[in-house]
Parts: sequence; structure tokens; C-alpha cells
Amino acid sequence: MNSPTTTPSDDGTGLVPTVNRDAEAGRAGFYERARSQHLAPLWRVLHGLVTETPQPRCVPAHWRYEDVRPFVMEACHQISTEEAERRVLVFENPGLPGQSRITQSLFAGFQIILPGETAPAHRHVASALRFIIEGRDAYTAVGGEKTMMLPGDFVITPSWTWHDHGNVGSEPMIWLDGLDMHIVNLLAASFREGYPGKVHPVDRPEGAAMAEAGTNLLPVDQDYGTLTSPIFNYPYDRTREALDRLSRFREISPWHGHKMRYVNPVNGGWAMPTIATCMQLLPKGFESRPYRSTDSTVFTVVEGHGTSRVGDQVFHWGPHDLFVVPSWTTVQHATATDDAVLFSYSDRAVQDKLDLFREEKL
Ligand code: 1HN
Repeated sequence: MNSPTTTPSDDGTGLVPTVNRDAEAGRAGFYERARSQHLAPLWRVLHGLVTETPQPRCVPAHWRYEDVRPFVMEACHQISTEEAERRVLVFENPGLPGQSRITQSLFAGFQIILPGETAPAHRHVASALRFIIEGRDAYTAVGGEKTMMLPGDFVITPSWTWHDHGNVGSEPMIWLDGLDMHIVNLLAASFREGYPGKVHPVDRPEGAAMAEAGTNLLPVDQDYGTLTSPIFNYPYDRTREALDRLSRFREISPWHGHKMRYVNPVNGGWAMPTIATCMQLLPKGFESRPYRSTDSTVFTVVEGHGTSRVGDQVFHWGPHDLFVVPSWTTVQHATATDDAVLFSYSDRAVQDKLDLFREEKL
């Protein structure tokens, strides 16, 4: 990981206030001798290690789809899916350049797959989500079951499951890839494997997962040895309908609008063990109250237009834009003339399990 940052109350040295700065020069020899034994004084770094408040190194950021899409299309002329393995343009947080991070803990990229192309089967310990941006008639196959994908669908590739993708239609498909490999790598727990063939055999009918787990019923004797939801495609038509029905009778949250979390029907937890995913409806003319939380969050716009104030920045967004709200940074959303729908993902699923999550509703 990177070197720790300092807190605003520090003078930049990271020294705690009780350390006598004049006396530090006299300790230089001691520090040098200690370093030869790979020992270091905590008092020189304490405040940077244990900060008073979150000090995210990621910054608020916004990508407009109209700016990004041409690059995604151009990537198709630059490289084939075959050569690239996955043709993905990575969203790099401006505060974390060259690290393939959209937040400190999470990855985001746009993947494009052209008609007739396939992306070869592989598996990895890192979990992935796909959120479909545009296109139709492309599929992903996960653990021997295919699912066709449509815009707004939220699709899960659980840890260590074989997966390949293909486009059998006549137009490109673009989706957002969200992965947790930075969390896996922090813990040095990564494995990856290519499948010996191009595609993994499909041995379950399409719709099997939805039949087994998608109707508030579960097979009575099924044991689930994983924290990942057995549903691997949460289709947008169902999500959108749920939000619409909810908005007709339920009191709106002043901070979130109508916000729903994707759940694992087996245990009621987040759909993925490491990445929390949500969809929210902001009705037209809505202005949210200020909110902050410790989970840095990636938003993508599914429908509508609006404005989000993130810290001291203001983002005007429209369909398929992406924006980031760093940890403990105040966010406020506003809509004007149309309803808006936002998909979001964050590391809250990890923070909840580790009792780290905090939020503030102002
Ligand atoms: C990956 O395996 C996929 O399977 C997409 O489609 C994006 C980004 C980093 C590492 C592995 C995929 C990825 C990825």
C-alpha cells in the first residue's frame, strides 16, 4: 500500500505533538542504528497511521459518458478481445494514478465486446460485478450457466467461478466492471487461472439460478457454502419495478431518496461478500440532505439527469456517467425535471462485517 497520509492537525511530519522537535536531531543516530535492524520509532509516524478521521487518498471524480464512450469504441480498433483477454478501459481516480483504482479499495472499468466476439474463460479469487450500460444479445456464463444481459442488469461473478462472455447480437455491448482485487491483494490472497479451453462447458439451463433462488423460495435441502448470492443476474426490469412500486407508498428517505440494496436471499446480507450494491430512485425535483459514510462509493447513472455536490465539487450528470464519492465526504444529490435512477457500489459489505462502517446523516 501507499505511505500513510497525515491528519489535518499534524504539521506534516506525522510527529505526535508531545515529541520534542528540537531533540529529534539528537536521535538521528539512534534512528539510523535501529533502521539497520529493521526497527523504526512509532512516534514519528503514529498520527499518519491512526488518523483522527478518514483521510481518503481518492478524490471526488466524474466521467461523462459522452467523453468516455469514444475511447471505449476506439479501443476496439486498437486491440481484439482475444489479444486483450478482457478489453477494458480502467477508471483511474485522479488521486490514485497508475494504480487501477477508482477508490482505494475498488476497481472500475468499462468493458466492450463486439458482435461475434468471445472473452475466454478464466477464474480468479477476486469477485466481479457487471453493470450493463448499453447493448443487447450478449451473455456471460458463470459456473456453467449462461445469462443474457440487458442494460441496467446487475450481474455477479463470484470468487473462483469460471466465467466467459460472448456477444451473439449485432451491436456492441458495454458494461461496467467492478472488482475487489485491491482488497484481495491487500490480504495477499489472490489466485487466477485460465481455462484450458476457450469456453467453459454450460451444464445448467439458462434461468436455473433465478428459478432456484429468485422467487423468495429456496430448495429445501440446498447447502450454500458461500456468502455470495446464488442469484447472479438481478435484471433491471424487476429492480425498476420494485423502485417504482416502493415510491408510490413509502416515505422517501431525505438522504437517499428511494434506495434499495441488492440482497443475498440465503442470508439477507449483501449480494456479494465484499462489494455492497444498491439502486436508488431520486424523483424529479428531489434534493437530498447532506450525507457521508466511510464507504467510498462509485455511482453510475441509469436514467435521468441531476446534480451531485461531492465535498466542494459539483457534478452535473446524465445517463451512463460515473462519479465517485470518497469516504467521509459529504454528498448531496438533486434532480430537476426528470426522475433519476442511480446504481452504486462500495466496500460497505466488508466494512459491515468488520464493524468499521460509520455514517452521518446531516
Ligand atoms: C476480469 O476478469 C474481467 O472477467 C473484467 O470480464 C475486468 C479487471 C481486472 C481483472 C480481471 C472479466 C477485470 C478482470
